[in-house]
Amino acid sequence: MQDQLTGIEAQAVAELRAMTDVRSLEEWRVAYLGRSGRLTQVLRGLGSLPIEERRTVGAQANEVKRRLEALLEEKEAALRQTELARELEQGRIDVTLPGRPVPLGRLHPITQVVREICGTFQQLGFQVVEGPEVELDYYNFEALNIPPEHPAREMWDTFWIDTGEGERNVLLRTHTSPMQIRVMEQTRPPVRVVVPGRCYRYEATDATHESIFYQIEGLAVDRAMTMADLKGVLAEFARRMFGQNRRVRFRCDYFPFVEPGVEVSIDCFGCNGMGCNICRDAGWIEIMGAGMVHPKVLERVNYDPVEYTGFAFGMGPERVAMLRYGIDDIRLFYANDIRFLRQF
Ligand code: 2U9
Repeated sequence: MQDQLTGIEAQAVAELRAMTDVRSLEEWRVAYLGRSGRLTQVLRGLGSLPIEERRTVGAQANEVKRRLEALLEEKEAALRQTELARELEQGRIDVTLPGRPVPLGRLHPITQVVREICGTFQQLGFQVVEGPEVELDYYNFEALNIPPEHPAREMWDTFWIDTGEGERNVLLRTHTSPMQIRVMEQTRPPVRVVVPGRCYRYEATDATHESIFYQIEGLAVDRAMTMADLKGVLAEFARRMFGQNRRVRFRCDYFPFVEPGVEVSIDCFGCNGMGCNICRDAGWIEIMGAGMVHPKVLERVNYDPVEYTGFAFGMGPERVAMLRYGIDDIRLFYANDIRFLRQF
């Protein structure tokens, strides 16, 4: 039996030495040290030996078991070490390579233009405020001197909200002007605000019209405010936005909430008024509407129109962006074509 043990050990050691991967170690362990492994079988047979022999052989078998277990542990550590070294060698990372560039996002061109316009008016002393896009008829029309059935309503094609009461009372604002009413209701003059925001009109889209678009409107109310203040502010705005030499031109226009109302143009920044394709040879470019706040609008918010006067203006940032970048179709801004948008 002692010879048998020596034989098993020699064979086990030889097999273990020859092994090259961690997975076959487990098979080896089961074959020799497992519950029905060869060594275990020898130990089981001890019972049939006379007591003296049982002691010596038992001690020897336990020695063999201990040595094999120790060898197994050693071999496993050695194999894992070689495998790790091989993996590190194969999957080597060059930490000196430049990193992959992280794609940088940017602001939508209209957001950029809105911020630039608002920032310019902030420099001129205006505060920027925003209002709700879902409005009441009162703020969108009535308070702005546009009563129901008035022909002026036809200037605005409106999305009405069905409130379930069968009345036309709630709507998507057609301009940002309702917010100026809200501001005046809440504060006493002097008032100087610009209101940027999204507006909605129920109309067919084409190269110059979108049913969802932005507006920036301004309002200033104080004692002795005149058309000269309006012109001074807008001329300074035009110079800061479109170049130091810009001039502004006012021509008569009509909006129910101002009197008098004007259409505002700047001399063309492409040709300094000489005529080019930007201004279609006119020398002038219309950029906004404006006027003196209608006394009826002031009365509505309990401002005394004798004590206070004010000016207001409104423009479309999409139009400003189109002029600046030479874009001929407003729909490009909202088509979500990344090739277009990443140019700005
Ligand atoms: C209040 C009183 C007066 C705002 C004004 C315009 C003239 C104007 C449009 C031009 C093209 C906007 O982008 S557009 O659609 N706006 O021409 N807006 S005066 O007047 C106001 C507003 C609010 C309480």
